[in-house]
Amino acid sequence: MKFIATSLLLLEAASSLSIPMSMGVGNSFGRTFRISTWGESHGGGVGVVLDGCPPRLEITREEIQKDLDRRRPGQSRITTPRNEADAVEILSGLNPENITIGTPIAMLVRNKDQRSTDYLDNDMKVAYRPSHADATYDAKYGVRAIAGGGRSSARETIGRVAAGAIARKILHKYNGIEILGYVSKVQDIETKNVDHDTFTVEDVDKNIVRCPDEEVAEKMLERIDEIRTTGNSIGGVVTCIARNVPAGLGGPVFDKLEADLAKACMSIPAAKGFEVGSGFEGTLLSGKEHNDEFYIDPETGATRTKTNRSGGIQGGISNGENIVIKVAFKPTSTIGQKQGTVTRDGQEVELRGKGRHDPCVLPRAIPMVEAMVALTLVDHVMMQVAQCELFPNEAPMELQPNPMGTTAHREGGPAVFAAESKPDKAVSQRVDEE
Ligand SMILES: *[C@@H]1O[C@H](CO)[C@@H](O)[C@H](O)[C@H]1NC(C)=O
Ligand SMILES: CC(=O)N[C@H]1CO[C@H](CO)[C@@H](O)[C@@H]1O
Repeated sequence: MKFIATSLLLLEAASSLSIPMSMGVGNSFGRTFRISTWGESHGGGVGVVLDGCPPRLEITREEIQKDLDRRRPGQSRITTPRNEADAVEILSGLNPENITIGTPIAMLVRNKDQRSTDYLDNDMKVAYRPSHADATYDAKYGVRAIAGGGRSSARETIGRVAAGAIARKILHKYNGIEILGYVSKVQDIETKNVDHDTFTVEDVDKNIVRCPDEEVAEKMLERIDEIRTTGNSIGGVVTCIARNVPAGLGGPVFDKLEADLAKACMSIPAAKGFEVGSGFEGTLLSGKEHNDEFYIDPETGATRTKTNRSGGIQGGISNGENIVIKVAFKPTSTIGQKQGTVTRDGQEVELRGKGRHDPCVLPRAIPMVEAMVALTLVDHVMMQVAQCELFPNEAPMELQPNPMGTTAHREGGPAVFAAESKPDKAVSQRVDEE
């Protein structure tokens, strides 16, 4: 009773002071580089407001459109045939020379090819589509945009992909960071033959499945076609790599880099699992097998790891190796086959999905995963610069830790390192951990 009374008092105080009490809205992501997306599948359009973008950066509409084109429907026979050009309009935040001016960047994509007649009217007879967001949105809000799944539609991701294109550009300019995703698994068909140090976006986009291993891609495509023609759907795994990420990104406890990446990726529609580095498979190894041994790179003098089971993150902080994550996507919920469900007024019925949908979301999930990884990394880069690089470390070189990672190098070059190195020296250090 006491708790309730206090809460009510707080609410009252908040409303009289007009303190925003809407803490659970969930449409924004990021701290320093912050996006808010908006829009429903069958409304006027969808988009994003991006706040915190650094000023004096050149952005062209075409750069953003390139990523949106990889996401858009109607790309191939294995994606939904809904025909949307998804042409982005940039409404604010750029000057006439297309330079960011530090103010919020608003981007809009208008919906063109919605066919709301494929959906029933918003009445009590409306059946909840199994495993969709229909029933839970209704339980939460008591009202919902039925057509096309409303806000739970993959169209919502347009805003993230548009902002992600800007994040990608900043990361590239900052440290040559590249973010590349590919389809690594469709059902049980998997590739382990992709060289994470060298594969390119051209390799990924060579086929409509977006798997750079051509042989495996063929098999995946066959499986998707098989499923598609029966009106069913399948899922799989997207692997995403971030190259040239400097060491030091990430927070120590709640904002560990992998924790933020997990949240980012699990917020993508149809995502059901997240792994970093060795992931769940790592549990099969012993500590000796799993540890990534450190060594000194003879070319750069930097501290590197021989293997990368950590997936580029140790202690929640990037170690300068490739960041390697995996995201599991469930089979698309919309299928063309009959399944049991209930209506809004609590009647049991059978429902066969009509309307257009993807038989396998994986190929279109690639730009979504890349965008969420880019947004997470740029947020952490900006926080790192703000906290740790505001005052550069001016300690003498010999008192600074040896630089780490693929893009780091030791001042004075490898010659200094060679003179100092003492191979074959085993050290014994006391450990006393909890
Ligand atoms: C700015 O971008 C628009 C759209 O991409 C383009 O048409 C225009 O020429 C650009 N302006 C300048 C000054 O480059
Ligand atoms: C940068 C990077 O990814 N480092 C290593 C990760 O591990 C693989 C081998 O497992 C190495 O080839 C990479 O160089």
